[in-house]
Amino acid sequence: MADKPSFFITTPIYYVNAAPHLGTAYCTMLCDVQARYRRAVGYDVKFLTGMDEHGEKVAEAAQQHGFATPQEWCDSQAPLFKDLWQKLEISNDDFIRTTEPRQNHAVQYLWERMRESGYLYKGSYDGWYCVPEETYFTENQVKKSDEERGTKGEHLCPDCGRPLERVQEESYFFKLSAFQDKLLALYDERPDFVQPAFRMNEVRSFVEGGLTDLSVSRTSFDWGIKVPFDEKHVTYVWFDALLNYMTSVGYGVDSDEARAELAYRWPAQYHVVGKDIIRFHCVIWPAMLMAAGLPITHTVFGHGFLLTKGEKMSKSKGNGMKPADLVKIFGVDAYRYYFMSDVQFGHDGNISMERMVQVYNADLANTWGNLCSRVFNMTNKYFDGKVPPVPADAAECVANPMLPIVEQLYVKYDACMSQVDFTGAAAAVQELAGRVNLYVEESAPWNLAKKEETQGDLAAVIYNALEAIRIIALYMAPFMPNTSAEVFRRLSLGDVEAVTDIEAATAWGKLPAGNTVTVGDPLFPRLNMDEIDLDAE
Ligand code: ME8
Repeated sequence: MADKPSFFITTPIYYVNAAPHLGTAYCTMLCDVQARYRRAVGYDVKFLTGMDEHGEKVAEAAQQHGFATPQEWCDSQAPLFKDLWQKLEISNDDFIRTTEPRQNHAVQYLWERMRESGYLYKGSYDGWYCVPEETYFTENQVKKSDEERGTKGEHLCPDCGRPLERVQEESYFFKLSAFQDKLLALYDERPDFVQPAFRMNEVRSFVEGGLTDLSVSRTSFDWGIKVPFDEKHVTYVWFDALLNYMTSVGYGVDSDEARAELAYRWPAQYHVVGKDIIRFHCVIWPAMLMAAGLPITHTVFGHGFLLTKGEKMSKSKGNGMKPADLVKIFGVDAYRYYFMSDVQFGHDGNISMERMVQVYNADLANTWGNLCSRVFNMTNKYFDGKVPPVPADAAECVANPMLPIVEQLYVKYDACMSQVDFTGAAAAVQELAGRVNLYVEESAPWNLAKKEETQGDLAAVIYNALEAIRIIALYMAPFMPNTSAEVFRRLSLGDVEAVTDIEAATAWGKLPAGNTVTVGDPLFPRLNMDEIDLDAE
């Protein structure tokens, strides 16, 4: 804990029913870029991700894979998630697994608070359950959707279309229906609670349509957290999973330290989730928090789906490219850059190898990478690999067209980043990179180098280009941390990740003259679509 403001950001915790894929990596990367940006503007960030290990879906996956217990299956999968996040430079501060004792403790603590709240009652559930979605559906919802689809009597999931399971069992219920007005009031008071704004309309109309009480315990299977006062019941997986966010910041722990952490970290600033689980986060979760007398998260950001050839990619369908394959072809930074800059946040995004190569070549090989190569090379050639000092009179002879762009860039970038508009932020930085490339073209240092009287101008041009590179590296760091760190190394500058005031750090003129500049290998060698071997091991 620090004297800085807290910024607590979370990914969904992923079901352990298969290895992580591009969709889950996308959501985790979104949070990582946001976490890195928030650190760079001075927040004390806590970034949480993890695994959702309970429920029927995970128990079934364990069985299908021939594991003796779901726990062994989850233990075998945890390294896949952790390794991939490391490979993708994900800077999470915590990794929670819902089978950890801390989660068991927090969930059981919540059950007691729910019992005291009066929003819990015992009854019996008779309806439908979708295991892949871990969601209940009433007879009416199923009937309506079957009729709409023309599949009367088949009992398919209204959301994903897969066969439903009939559930008839004793269950504890959470009085979700009691929260309809309170939720609508929350949406009115806090229009930013759900972002992008169009997702708020979906949530609101869902709640306006009426809420039914939620079955929050199961007796027909046992892979879950036991209800502390009635041990034949286990917690419904979502009632368990949603609480992970609070477990991670000390909920239910009886110590001064934990209480202080909870007060500092909660409510979270952002839950970033896919559009399919918006309802859980914007209806059930705030209602649970209200029932327990706890503050509600500031904002739930709902992102769209990644589609390949128009179809949603998913673990269960097993379609699509694997994150590790893309890292092999493009490198981690370019992989991150493509997904963050080319998929407009909030909307579904069609991804393809062709488009990835196109973005890579245009933005990274030809613009950002090329700029570094040519300017570092010229520094080497004309100034013995040292940042040249700019003679006092040279600034007047060489106009600096980058300056007005740089002066406005922070405000533009900051506005985009804080709205999770990474496409806009990346485009603003690319505009500067493009301008520097053009500036080098226009001012033709190779001609200035030929004459004695233009040596001062030459120094100014090289200095300006190097300084712009330093600034671009700072702004690109949340997207491409390795490349920015490498550019900083080549400019003999310190740790780019240590920056906590990016506005001050990107003010013009901070690059010290005399620093050694190393040319190094090309940062992004051009790629040719025809030479990419998708099946290479
Ligand atoms: O829902 N494109 O876990 P999950 C983009 N355990 N995002 C995608 C995607 C795609 N093609 N496919 C999946 C769960 N996702 C729960 C969360 S949180 C308390 C519990 C996203 O592993 C999906 O939208 O099924 C969701 O946000 C996330 O991956 C986790 O999916």
